[in-house]
Amino acid sequence: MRLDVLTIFPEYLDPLRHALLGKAIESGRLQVGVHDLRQWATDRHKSVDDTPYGGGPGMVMKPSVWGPALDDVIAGTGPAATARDLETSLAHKKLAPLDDPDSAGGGEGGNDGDGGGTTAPRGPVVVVPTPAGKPFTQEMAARWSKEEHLVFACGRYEGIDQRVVDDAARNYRVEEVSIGDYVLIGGEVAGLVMAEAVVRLIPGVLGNQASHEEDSFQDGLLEGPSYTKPRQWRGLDVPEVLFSGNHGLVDRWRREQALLRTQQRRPELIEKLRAAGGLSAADEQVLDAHREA
Ligand code: JBK
Repeated sequence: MRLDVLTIFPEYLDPLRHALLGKAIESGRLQVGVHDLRQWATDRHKSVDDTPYGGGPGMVMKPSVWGPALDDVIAGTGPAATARDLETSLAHKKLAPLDDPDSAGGGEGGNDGDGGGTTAPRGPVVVVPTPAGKPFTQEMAARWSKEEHLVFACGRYEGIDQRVVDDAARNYRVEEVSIGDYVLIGGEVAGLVMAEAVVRLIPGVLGNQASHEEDSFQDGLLEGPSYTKPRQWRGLDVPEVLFSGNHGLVDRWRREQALLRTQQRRPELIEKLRAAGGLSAADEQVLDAHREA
């Protein structure tokens, strides 16, 4: 996968080099380009924003900057062609250049609109992190982890001129996505969050496939509590059942803990699972027994 980020704060994306993502880069499974949006600014002050039409507070990011920037990053041309790919903070490895025939997404980039099932290139997915987007989910992360090219367009201030998104959507698959209902300064950290969620799902990156399967949300429930040594710590005991050696008993207990925690913290997930037929009679019994009268 190739991942490009457009931002006025490229240093914000430094964490992409670390840990899991760094390993993905070193193993050749991931290429990352971080691009300073100001490279596409045309005036001597390198301005990237302007006052909003219709008035109001704050500034809006300019389409005349974002348009060419997205075009270049998607095509691997202009300032985006010379951008050094992010290397990891660990040992260095020669990365394929942008124009490498094996690295998809350079150049063509059209949305061929095929229904899937073919290997025809569909061009990049352009992700725009915004509080006005649809909620980011694990399902989205899984879908994007199968893409050849993701481009994160990280805006600041009061957002990006809507025509940038509308124009990009004429040629690419564009997704305006939010990581949650809280206020950030810009899309950079949200982009990081999404990138991490996606990259860890690339085959061979996490290593341990079992730890995918048991993730929160994989079965529609929150994870229950986990424990390790010592058996007693600061006067707190590890639940007895975990020493029973009875796998069936342990599995049932874990299911119960997950159900009760989800009921308490995320009741809407229980309802969703029930509607999807994901709750057994035994599950319902557990929930019933602990339901407040
Ligand atoms: C928020 O993706 N988001 O959730 C996001 C992006 C940019 C600014 C924001 O305030 N919440």
